[in-house]
Amino acid sequence: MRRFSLPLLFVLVLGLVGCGGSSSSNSTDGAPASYVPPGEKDDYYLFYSGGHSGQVFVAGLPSLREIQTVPVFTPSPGHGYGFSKKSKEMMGEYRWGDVHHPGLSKTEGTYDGRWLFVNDNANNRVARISLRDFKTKQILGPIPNSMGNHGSSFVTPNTEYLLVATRFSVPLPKGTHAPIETYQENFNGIVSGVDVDPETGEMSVGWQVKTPPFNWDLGSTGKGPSDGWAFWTSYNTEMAHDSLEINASQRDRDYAAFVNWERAEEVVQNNDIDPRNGVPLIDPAEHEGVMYFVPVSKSPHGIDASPSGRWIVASGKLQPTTTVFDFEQFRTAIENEDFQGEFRGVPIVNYDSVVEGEVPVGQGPLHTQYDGEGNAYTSLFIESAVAKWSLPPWDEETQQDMSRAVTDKISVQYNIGHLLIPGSDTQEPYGDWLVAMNKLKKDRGLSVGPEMPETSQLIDISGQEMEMIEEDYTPPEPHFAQAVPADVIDPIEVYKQENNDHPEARWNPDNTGVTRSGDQVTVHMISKRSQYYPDKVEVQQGDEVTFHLTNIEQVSDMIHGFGIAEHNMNAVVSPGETKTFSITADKAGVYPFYCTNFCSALHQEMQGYLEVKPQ
Ligand code: RUQ
Ligand code: CUA
Repeated sequence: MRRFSLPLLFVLVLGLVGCGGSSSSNSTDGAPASYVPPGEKDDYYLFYSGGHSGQVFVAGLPSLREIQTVPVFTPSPGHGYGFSKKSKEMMGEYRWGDVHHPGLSKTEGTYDGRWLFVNDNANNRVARISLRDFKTKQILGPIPNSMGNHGSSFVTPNTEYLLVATRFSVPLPKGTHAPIETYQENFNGIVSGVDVDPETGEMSVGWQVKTPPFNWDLGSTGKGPSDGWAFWTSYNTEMAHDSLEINASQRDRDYAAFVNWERAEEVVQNNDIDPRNGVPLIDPAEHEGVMYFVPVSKSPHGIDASPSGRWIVASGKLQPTTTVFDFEQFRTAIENEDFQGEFRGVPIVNYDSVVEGEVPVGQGPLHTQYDGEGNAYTSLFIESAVAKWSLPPWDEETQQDMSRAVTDKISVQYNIGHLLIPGSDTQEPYGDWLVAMNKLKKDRGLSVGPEMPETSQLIDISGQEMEMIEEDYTPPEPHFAQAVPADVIDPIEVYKQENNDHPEARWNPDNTGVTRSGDQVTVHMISKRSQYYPDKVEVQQGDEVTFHLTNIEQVSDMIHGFGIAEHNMNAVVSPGETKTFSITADKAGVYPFYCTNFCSALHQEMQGYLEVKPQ
């Protein structure tokens, strides 16, 4: 009850009861629509990318209440993530990532609730989270030849691929040195097709396309008529390598890349493509039909395919318009070779032949989302607003005066980056809500000093006019988000004993214990309320001690932790799960271990001792 006074709340609750008690009625009287009373559940899961926190934040929509953090690229002691053998192996040598664009898995163009994919812009990786247990299952990368994995991870309509484009260009293969002054000649960008196994979700790099050293920015995948294609904007077609603020803002138009990923797949299947660092690297100059450039107005940022797949909308952040491309016309243009030139062997499609219109949405347009009712919503960074406008077809009058396409505008606080409508990147968006993800907070809410949180604002888009409903804060620093109706996801309650395939799992205290081979000590341990078996572990100083800890509980949320004093270890084990983790017993003495996750009335009693005998 953060925002409503008691009498107002009373009225609101009454209002709800009056209209059937639905928490998602999007009623026009504002606040009640998003109010989710205690004990009630949200309608959607909202997955925020955590930016340079390296995590994913899960919230409910419409309440915007945060439910969980899913650690991905960064250790999280509260989840025991980054302490177990498996999570350490997944994170590799890095302790952070920069998560920008979460992408939900899809089947036939709609979310199937199986996985969430996220990118790491900093270390060129992609990760897969299972939505059965909300845990990170795989981290792929650093992806060979790829530097600055920003334009990622965009999921194709049947999760065939995650499509990934580079923000930075480097000499290839990675690790090669060339002077930065030779940027234009020696540096390249890359588009990667990351293959996703349809059964297991296992990711691998399928192929790559070499590009000029443009900075690829945002992307999206096609659908319907544009299925098989993916689109990225670029900034810096100037190919500048210093003072980008000025030097990459020279040209009036940059290029979008239209990449035919089905064709790329075909090229790799039918040709002997030279692998570079183990990945087939396609030169689009040698293989026609893989890539085309389309001019887009000044330093574009977002590019978003409409639900029908026909309209591809790109926003030039230094020009107050969004440009609507017609994919049908694009097709015709490439059939007729209607090109205005080429760059390094890649045809540049004639701008006028493929543009349906430029919509004057306002200052600093970044990203566009769709409600599935023919409306588009573009975030305006400079104006701190969201513009609502109509997709084509436009009537005669609108075509004469494109400002007529803009039907509504709402202010946000402040400097919006991404925005989100649930299902916007699918064929059937769910509409209802829009979440504005604002970069700056300025005087909203209590001050926490010089570093303020980002804000999220919930906007009701069920009516003609957008309506501001509520505001919330997020830890640093969401970029994009995805949202899916709650009933699409089917989380497990516990890891069932019969499904636990960890070879070192133990279920009975009789099978636990400590064994030694040289200086390698293995501990098979179980945890249950409120006891560890064994609760005494005796080792010699210098031993490598490996614990296989099984939490034998079969009750949801009955988590046990395992912290060892002064050993930088906190394992957290879910009901029915077995985790393996190791320490070096390099200090003589007696060190308590204890349950770190409150589990029962006797949680405090859940402890034991690690005895380390001096050498
Ligand atoms: S970006 S604020 Cu990293 Cu998605 Cu547009
Ligand atoms: Cu087990 Cu607390």
